[in-house]
Amino acid sequence: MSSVLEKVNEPADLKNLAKGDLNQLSEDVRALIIDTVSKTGGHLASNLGTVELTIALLRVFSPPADKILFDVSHQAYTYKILTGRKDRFATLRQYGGISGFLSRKESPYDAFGAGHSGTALSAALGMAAARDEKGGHEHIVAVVGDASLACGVSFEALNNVEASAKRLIVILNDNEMSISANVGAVSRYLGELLANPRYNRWKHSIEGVIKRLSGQSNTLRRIYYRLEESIKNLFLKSVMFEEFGFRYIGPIDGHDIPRLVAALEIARDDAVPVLLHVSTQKGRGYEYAEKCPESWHGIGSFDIESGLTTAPSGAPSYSQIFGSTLERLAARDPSIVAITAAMQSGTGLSSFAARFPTRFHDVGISEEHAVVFAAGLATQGMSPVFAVYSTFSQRAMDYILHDVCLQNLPVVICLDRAGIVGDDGPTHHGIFDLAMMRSFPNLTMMQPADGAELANMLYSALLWKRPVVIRYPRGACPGYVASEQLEEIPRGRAHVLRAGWEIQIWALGDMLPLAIATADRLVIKGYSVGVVNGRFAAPLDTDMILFQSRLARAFVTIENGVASGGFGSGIAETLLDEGYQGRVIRNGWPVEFVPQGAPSILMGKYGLTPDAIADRVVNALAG
Ligand SMILES: Cc1ncc(C[n+]2csc(CCOP(=O)(O)OP(=O)(O)O)c2C)c(N)n1
Repeated sequence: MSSVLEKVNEPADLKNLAKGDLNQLSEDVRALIIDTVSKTGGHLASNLGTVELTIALLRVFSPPADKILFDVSHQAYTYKILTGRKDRFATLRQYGGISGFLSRKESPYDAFGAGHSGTALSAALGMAAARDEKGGHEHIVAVVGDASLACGVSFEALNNVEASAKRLIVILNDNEMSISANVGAVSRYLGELLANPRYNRWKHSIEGVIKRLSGQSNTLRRIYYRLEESIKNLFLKSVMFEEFGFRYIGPIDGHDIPRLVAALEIARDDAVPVLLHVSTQKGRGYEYAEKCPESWHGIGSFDIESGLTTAPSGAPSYSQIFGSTLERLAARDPSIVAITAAMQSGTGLSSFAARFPTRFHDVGISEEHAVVFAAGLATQGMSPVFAVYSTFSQRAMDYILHDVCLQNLPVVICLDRAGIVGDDGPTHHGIFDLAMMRSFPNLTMMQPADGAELANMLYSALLWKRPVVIRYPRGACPGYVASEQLEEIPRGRAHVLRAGWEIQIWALGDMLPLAIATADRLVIKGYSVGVVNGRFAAPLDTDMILFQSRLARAFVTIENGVASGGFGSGIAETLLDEGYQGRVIRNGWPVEFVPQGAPSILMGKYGLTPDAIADRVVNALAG
């Protein structure tokens, strides 16, 4: 670690640095981020873009008294490093280590936790309203990306600024990217603000004059920003943010620390809400990430020199199998339309997007809109398929219930990353969808045990013309071979993998290998054990459950979701309603926020291993 970062542990240390040291500090921080992420994986491109901005923020503001919020908080590594977590940074995203996102539990500097987009403005407004009510004087600063600004919830907050806050500072961190290229009218509008050549030429020359005249005089700078505000309206028609009650400053270069500090000081001293528009570059300072920020947004471990991944790769992922199957089906059926909420490549839809551009819709980070948009398409005879990570679908629950299920519309929702996801931790684990949606009327919910079954389920869901959710985990499908002929899965029918009578193990999807290994342990102990691929969480195969219940002494359920309210609870309810006298042993994640960590570590810690489950079953039968 080079000398300047060595001198900084807390924001107060940064304030004591000579101005000339700040650029070196940004180099040091950048090197630490690249080095660490090359080993741990993480969000690289977004974090490399905010190094200078964060240094400037910590030069001007004083957290934890001042509150600095980062939307999503996948760009807050510099903030973590400079707020007392430098020495633990090597544990980033590891079990027991520091989180890849901000977390109120982790540090008093983390004013608000996040992981999902669009929440910073609302939370900051709430904090500002509380401050004003209590007569406080602290500054509230929200850093929001250009794509997150277009979230529905961000707009709900914007709509409320005038009514809710006297003072608030919003930093619009505009890198013109979401994970992929940003989309939509807000993005186009911001592009116009960044690119207006006449305005920028004017701004550039006036700034030059001010710099020469003023040295570092705040008074002249203040006059300049006031003048800029009036003149920019001549060039830019109107600035949207001013209609929402902000004083708009910018756009300014988000990698120029002195300019950032100067603008932040103006914003800090203003008595009204201020929006500072900052132009940054995703991946800044690491050649490979600068060239292809999309693939360097979130990455596994890599070799710094070559930029090549060192994470193991091989079998196709569930996402890839979903994408290629949908493409195959869409080639035969022109009614099929694919929708993503800003997760094109993550959900495996890039090839579909290139092949069927008019039938592919990236609606931006707006899961709620995506669902209702799909519902609208379905009313007109289209067959919409919305691919979304399980955790982000949580936003859209009411729309799935009210707009899709209630009207019984043929919308297929594919929940990628369902189950535990690993290093991204509790904001990203997709373990609640089963419990949330299992009781939605009209909804079929299923999970494939492997890639071939995923392809068949997608095919079936599109045949059925009704609301369907298919969930599948993060990760690979070893041994997958695309089959020539897709087959319809009988709706609501489970599949017996192993016959047995005394203990019946029902598992969903990726938990089947665990079910089989558990069965092996129990067979060695002398039990007769059946294993069932449950396939459906709704409707459950009640006929088979009740048939087996005549002889079984115990039902064991295993799911990659919370153990309360989901698949196992459904089986338990079915048995209870029929007066079943045996034992039901549900296995899944507890109703807790499961921490980050490799899935294998987490499964061990939470008793999701063959030995632990077999022991529970044996004890239950003995008791
Ligand atoms: C509700 C929700 N949907 C999707 C995501 C996945 N996601 C993480 S970062 C990101 C892009 C954010 O873009 P922007 O706000 O412009 O920040 P940048 O990454 O460009 O710094 C997306 C789509 C998320 N975190 N939350």
